[in-house]
Amino acid sequence: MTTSESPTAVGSGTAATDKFLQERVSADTPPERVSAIAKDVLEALAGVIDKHGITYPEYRVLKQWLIDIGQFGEWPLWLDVFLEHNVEEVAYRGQHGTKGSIEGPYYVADAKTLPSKCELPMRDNEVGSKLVFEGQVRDLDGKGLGGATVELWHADDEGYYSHFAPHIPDGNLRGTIVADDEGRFEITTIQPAPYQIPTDGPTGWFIEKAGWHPWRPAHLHLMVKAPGKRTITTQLYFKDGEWIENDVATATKPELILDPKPGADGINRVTYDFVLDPA
Ligand code: MBD
Ligand code: FE
Repeated sequence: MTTSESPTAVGSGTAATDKFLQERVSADTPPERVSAIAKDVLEALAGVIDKHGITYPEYRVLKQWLIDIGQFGEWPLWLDVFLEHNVEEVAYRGQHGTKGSIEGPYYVADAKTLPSKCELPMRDNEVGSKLVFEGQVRDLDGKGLGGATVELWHADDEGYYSHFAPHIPDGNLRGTIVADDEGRFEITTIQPAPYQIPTDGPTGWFIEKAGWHPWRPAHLHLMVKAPGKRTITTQLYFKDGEWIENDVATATKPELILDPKPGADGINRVTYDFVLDPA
């Protein structure tokens, strides 16, 4: 491994922005709703300026920082860390299946297709303790869902994601697992490390200036799909993991915590079943 290209805030930010710009986005929001939302946003900001007596220097620093966030490509990062959990909560309303969590900035579509029992693509010398993650995708009545897919992506043992850190090969620790006829899967991977928001970019500066910490607990990202069912995007965390009680992205839920235990072979194993609502 070379050490010539180490991850930087501007590098991962730019990669996340470029990835996002490849998506086609639209929302069908009618003008009356745009107006009502915009009015409330501006009113909320006016209230903050008034309440805190915001000064001209503070206003100029804000303007500079907003420009910096754009220039570092960190809008996906900042928005997903600080606002996406609120949007996710609204989106989940009325669902009965497995709890959702935020997608975050580092999902990449079309990860390699893998069979129901598989190992995630990883480097020959991939660092980290092995983890076997197994389970079943079911409907609300408990019926296993053949045709389900489990997309899994996560950070490596240093907290970095492939496609967003230059030293990791594309596709590393990412896969689209096709569950068997009963919706079952058994995936071998490695234990990810906690994720630290880059401290050398404007999201990190903002966190530092506020005296907060830049950490997310170790997590697995998942997108689970089945024909006729509502796709669920979620994350799974690890019992007693560092930062689990104070995730900077406010995206943990008690229902989303794994407790892996060593099996007879000494390798950590854990079972987690996904329940999908009708589409
Ligand atoms: C992550 O890995 C993540 O999951 C989120 C939500 C934000 C930043 C980095
Ligand atoms: Fe993540």
